[in-house]
Amino acid sequence: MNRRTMLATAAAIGIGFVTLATAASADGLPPLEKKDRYKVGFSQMESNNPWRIAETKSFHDTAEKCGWDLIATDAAGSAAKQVADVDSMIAQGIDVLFLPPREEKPLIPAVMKAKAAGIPTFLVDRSVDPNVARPGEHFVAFLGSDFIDQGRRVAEWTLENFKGEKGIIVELEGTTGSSPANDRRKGFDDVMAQHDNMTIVASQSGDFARDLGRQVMETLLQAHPDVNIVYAHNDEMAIGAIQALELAGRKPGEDVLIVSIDGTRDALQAIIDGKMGVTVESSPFFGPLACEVMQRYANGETIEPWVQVKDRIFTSANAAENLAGAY
Ligand code: GZL
Repeated sequence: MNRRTMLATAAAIGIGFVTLATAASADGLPPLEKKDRYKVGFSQMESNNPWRIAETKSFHDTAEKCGWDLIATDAAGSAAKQVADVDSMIAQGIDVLFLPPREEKPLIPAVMKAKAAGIPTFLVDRSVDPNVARPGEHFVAFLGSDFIDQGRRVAEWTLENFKGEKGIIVELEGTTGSSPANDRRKGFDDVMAQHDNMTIVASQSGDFARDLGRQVMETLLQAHPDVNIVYAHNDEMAIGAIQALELAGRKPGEDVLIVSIDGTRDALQAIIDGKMGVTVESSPFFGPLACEVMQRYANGETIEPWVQVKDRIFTSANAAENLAGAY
């Protein structure tokens, strides 16, 4: 059962539970009273790439117009510190929590503690293990993209645009245990498994980071000098891979196809320069959506378990026109 089905099933069960719970006991979701100003917690996982920086800025830019007294923390890449940061914000008496959980399992305690403290939680940009914590039951909803579909769309574009006979693929995975890494791998790999001329010869985490992506690419290139497709779970690692390939005398965009996800400014420029083929958008601008969904919840609406963000696709056909708005 893939995440989408699981979420839908959980949602059906969740909505059932919430309905029952609200009717039968106080085990339902914590409410959010309607008021002019809210103390809002935003627990950022790290600030080591343009995506994270853009997301945090989006929350700060939204705060005033949405009546938020914003408390934003930065866990510097540590899931344990992110849990501690949430504890601290609970102790400070936040009214609502927006949480991008760095990894699916370690952040479960933060979700459970917020609920136990009567604080409604919205997961943004990443989710938690749906076998343990569910929307509509343990947190209000997940606001984010369909990561399986992102991986699938990258694979489909690759199949349509790869010019070689046999694809020798190196995959640079995102943060181990994170929902985007799990799902982007599933979406891409499941499509490629249906094509005998496509082989994923190596798949290793670069932790969504440019420099580690470069280092991992250097290592994998030694073992697989015949690589002709690189699939990176985010643009930062794709840019790092391009650096590694060029240092080794390869010509990204000519003798190796680079495909990725996010839509950062550097990725759009790499597409314009002919070094990257495609990047499927995964927008970091969650502030306005967080404001809208929180207001709906405060108005007493039942929020859909997955507030899905739609993603564009950037190629040589539209990269230049979208560069100005990129981050
Ligand atoms: C996606 C987000 C991912 C981005 C990466 O919603 O969780 O984390 O794709 C970022 O760039 O590090």
